[in-house]
Amino acid sequence: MRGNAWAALVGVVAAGVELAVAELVAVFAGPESSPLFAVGSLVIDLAPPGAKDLMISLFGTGDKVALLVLLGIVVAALAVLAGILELRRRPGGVIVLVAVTALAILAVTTRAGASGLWAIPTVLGMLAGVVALRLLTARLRAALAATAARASAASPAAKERASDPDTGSDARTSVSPNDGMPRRRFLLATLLAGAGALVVGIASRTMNAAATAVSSARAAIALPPAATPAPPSPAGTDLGLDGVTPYVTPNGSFYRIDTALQVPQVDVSSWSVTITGMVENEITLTFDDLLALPLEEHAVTLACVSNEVGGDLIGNAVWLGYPIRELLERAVPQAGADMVLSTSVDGFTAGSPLEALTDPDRVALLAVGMNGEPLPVEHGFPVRMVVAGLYGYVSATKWVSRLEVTRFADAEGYWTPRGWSALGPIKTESRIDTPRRGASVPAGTVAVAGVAWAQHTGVAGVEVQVDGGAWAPARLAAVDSIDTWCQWVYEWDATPGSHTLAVRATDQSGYTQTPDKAAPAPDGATGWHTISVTVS
Ligand SMILES: Nc1nc2c(c(=O)[nH]1)N[C@H]1C(S)=C(S)[C@@H](COP(=O)(O)O)O[C@H]1N2
Ligand SMILES: [Mo]
Repeated sequence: MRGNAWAALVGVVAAGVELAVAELVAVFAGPESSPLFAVGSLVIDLAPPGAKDLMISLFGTGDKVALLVLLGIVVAALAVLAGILELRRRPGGVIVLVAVTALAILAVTTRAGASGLWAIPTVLGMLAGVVALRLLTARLRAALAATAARASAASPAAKERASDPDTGSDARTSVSPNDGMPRRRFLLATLLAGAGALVVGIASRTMNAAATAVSSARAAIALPPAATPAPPSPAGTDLGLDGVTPYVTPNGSFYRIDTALQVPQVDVSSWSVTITGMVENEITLTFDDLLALPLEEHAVTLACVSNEVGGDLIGNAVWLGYPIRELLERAVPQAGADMVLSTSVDGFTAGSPLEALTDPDRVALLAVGMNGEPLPVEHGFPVRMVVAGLYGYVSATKWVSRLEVTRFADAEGYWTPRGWSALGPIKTESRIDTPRRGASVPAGTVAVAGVAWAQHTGVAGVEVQVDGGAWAPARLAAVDSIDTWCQWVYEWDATPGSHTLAVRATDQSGYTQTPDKAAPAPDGATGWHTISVTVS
């Protein structure tokens, strides 16, 4: 066996394993944390102006590909070096690998918006690369030793040279079929590691590339202004109290619930939505078609049916979109239809009552914007549904691509056969945000505060109960609309000791929350949010 050539191959395979593992972890940690992407971007940033022009004049729009190819050649050369060094002067190869990876980590963690966590894919990749390099080099050594032993048995004179993996092998270029187990074990391990790295690496890189393509496509979108802007929130929707969830939930802290293991990466230029099924006219709209329509803006509080009493699977945003009602009016639903089954590009489905989507008094949007931005990718980019008053699982389909007008008797949404109700109107609820459960507060006036919601019905009042006593009215913050939650506060005269605080809301239909406890399944939790606090 030729020692150096095999060692070079080991180096390249180990580098491949490192990159593949890093790419795979980056699929979960975020595409920007891929070392390949970060190093490429860093090289672009650091390149002198002339170099970029040269690349573009040489390779045109293929300049990025050319850059990656160049980078690949450099990485391969370093990998060859690492493989040979590891065989000849252990742990020289490991040192080269770690040193090169350290540069990559520097590149990843200095990218715009990077956090220390972005180093994780590269570090895990490095560990895998080091293990691969050490294991494969050990197997190569065993294989070379076996070859040398066989050769020396055949010709004692060759023994001296064969003990040197490099020069010794030059005398015999081919390996005899009798080289046996060590050689086979080495070849098998190298083949498996190499093939595994190729498959995993290419698949992960493809996913990461798609993800970065979508985030840059999203960044390039300028949403049109709303033809009908949201009425300005009245002053004082936000009490500005410490510890109370803000009235408008920032996109970055908006709860996220979906079945998507991988956030769907939808190409806006080929995306469309079709209104089909029991309709007179099937309609298909592209993203540009949608943006050309007169869009409306509405504040709507979205809630998840899985939210426990006191839970935080709820958020309020200002959505920009087009009323689904208008599209259904153009499509003309047929008699007998009572459900719209919306389908996501990832296969998720939600069944919404047709009546809710055609109701002129209910907000039901094909939304493209969230708090003044295109939808975040994890919140359904480019288009999702938002329907006031219905839990997300029966209405808020993200990455939506199809609305089928049908009947509850003929179709069901994703969660219905899994033990959740076919209908999911949001239940009137309230939550104490401050003080926190189990907190210690000083005696005196304590602001007990939180949020209450009764989407599409409206909150009428909130009351607080201390230690099971009489219910006392809380003060409501300014109420934006019946579709949004509202903040409330109760000034409590707290006396030393342990106390229990409970909250209940009454909605504009006259319903007051009862103490009856229900689990989230099948159609939403109920009960009073109750907490214990200590006053000192
Ligand atoms: N494609 C898709 N859309 C979906 C879901 C899903 O699993 N897949 N989950 C729904 C549920 S259960 C909820 S509560 C809302 C949550 O929306 P958010 O993640 O933007 O808060 O999305 C809905 N839309
Ligand atoms: Mo949900």
